[in-house]
Parts: sequence; structure tokens; C-alpha cells
Amino acid sequence: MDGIRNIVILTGAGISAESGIATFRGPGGLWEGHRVEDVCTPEALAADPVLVHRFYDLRRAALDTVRPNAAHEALARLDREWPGELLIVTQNVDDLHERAGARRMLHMHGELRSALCAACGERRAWSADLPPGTACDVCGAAALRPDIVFFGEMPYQMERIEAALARADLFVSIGTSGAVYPAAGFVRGAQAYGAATLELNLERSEGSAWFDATRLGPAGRLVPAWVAEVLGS
Ligand code: BV8
Repeated sequence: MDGIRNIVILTGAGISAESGIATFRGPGGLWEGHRVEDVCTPEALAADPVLVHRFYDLRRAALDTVRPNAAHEALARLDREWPGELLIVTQNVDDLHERAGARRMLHMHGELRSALCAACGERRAWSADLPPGTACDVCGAAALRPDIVFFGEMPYQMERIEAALARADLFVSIGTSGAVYPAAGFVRGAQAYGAATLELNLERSEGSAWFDATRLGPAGRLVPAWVAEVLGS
């Protein structure tokens, strides 16, 4: 890890698996009987708002029953102790990174514990159920929706992510299948800027061939070991 100063880390559902949050595309990777691609779209929201709001209400409520695991704790330790630049970009909409103490992070696909007004664009913290037609307390429109980036919608903070990738000396991907873009393409972007790339995943992913190195195993074991290694360097 010599010469590493600026790190970008991408996390996916696999980092939360050992906390008891099901992944999307693993065995039985269905959410309440639905494929994420079928309910995570603006069209699904328009066609069946009750179904889509309920899909996210159930996942939001489940956050009260799970805790960060050793992988989240290790990344929070890295955040506290790493003297160089660090950005944790999560595809996950759970709040386990924050609850473990991570600060230098962002949610590129949105957050369960946030509501977005489809009319005025305001967002606010939200922990309860969010029925369709809930009124926005800023503009008054009955237009609050889950603050989630659906397929076909632009992920959040892409400029900030791209700037961090351009400065990265090391790009690490943890617990993601590499199935969803633009996140799945970050490894190529980082490499184009000269970063070293490392994948930590339970199994080979769709992007494994692009990485300089891939370590296979559960994040709860691999991530603390890697953080100890990089802090020791
Ligand atoms: C956009 C919302 C453009 C929140 C999600 C064809 C080619 C290329 C791209 C496209 C294409 N057709 C369409 C597209 C674009 C599309 C896309 O990529 N589609 C895919 C299906 C082909 N992308 C989009 O639409 C994106 N937007 O492109 O906008 C644009 C341009 C201009 C103007 C406007 C728009 C938006 C994508 C975001 C969609 N929202 N979720 C939610 O409901 O959660 S995506 C969804 O998948 C989740 O966010 C999730 O994070 C994401 C990726 O899944 P993973 O996190 O990787 O989870 P998965 O289950 O797949 O894998 C888990 C991995 O963990 C596995 O590898 C497993 O082995 C591993 N694992 C399991 N246990 C462990 C473990 N690893 C370690 N330890 C363990 N214990």
C-alpha cells in the first residue's frame, strides 16, 4: 500500500449482508417477492405507488432491527485514522455506515431514512412509513416519495464521485455484483486515472476481471483485515 494517499471505496449490498439485510441478486434475491429492477423505477412508482411506497416502508422499518457489522466498523475506523483523502461511496440505502461512525461518505442511490418531494425537490429525514400522497411541508404538494434513485434516474453527487476517482491512488470495491451502472464502471474510471484497484467480495463479480486484485470471502472478515493492513502501511 506504499504511496497510497487518496482512497475511494465503493460498497454494495454485500457489506450489509452479515448485518442481516438481504442482497438483491443473491439466492432468493427478491424483495418482498419483487426483483429490484421491477419496483425501483419511476414507471412502477406511477403505476402502483402503494406497492412501491410499501416496498420501501418495509425496508425502512427493518433498519430498526439490524446493526452495523465488523466491515462497517472497520471502514469507520479507517475514516477516523486515515490521514489522506477518503470517500466511501455506498450504493446502499441503509444507514449502517453512518451508524458505525463513518463521516466521509455519500449515498449515490439515496437513503431509506429520507423523503424527497417530487414537486419541489426538498428532502428531509424520514423514519416512519411514507404513504403515497403525503404532503411536503415546504411546498404543500402531496408529492413526498422515497428518496431513492430509481433505474433511469441520475445517481446523486456524481460530480463529487468523479472528482474523487480522478484523485484516487486506490479504488476498493466491497460487496457489489458490478451489475448496476454507473457504479459498476467506477473501477475503469479509477484505473484510467492511474489508481490501483482492489475488490473484496464473497464471490467473483461481473467486474472482477477489471480489478488488479480480488480477495474472496465475507466482508466481515476481509474488510477489517484490509483496513489493518492499509493503516499499518
Ligand atoms: C442511470 C435503489 C442515467 C435503492 C438501485 C445497459 C447497460 C448499462 C447500463 C444500463 C443498461 N440499461 C440500463 C442501464 C442503466 C441502469 C443499469 O445499470 N441497469 C442494470 C440493471 C443493467 N442504471 C441506472 O438506471 C442508474 N441511472 O444510469 O441514469 C441517466 C443519465 C442522464 C439522465 C438521467 C439518468 C440508476 C441505478 C440505481 C438504481 N437503484 N437501487 C434500492 O432500492 O436499494 S440499484 C440496486 O442495485 C441497489 O442500489 C444496489 O445497491 C445496486 C447494486 O446491487 P449490489 O449492491 O451490487 O447488490 P447485489 O445483490 O447485486 O450484489 C451483492 C454482492 O455482494 C454480490 O456480488 C455478492 O457476492 C456479494 N456478497 C454477498 N454477501 C457478502 C458479499 N460480499 C461480501 N461479504 C458478504 N457477506
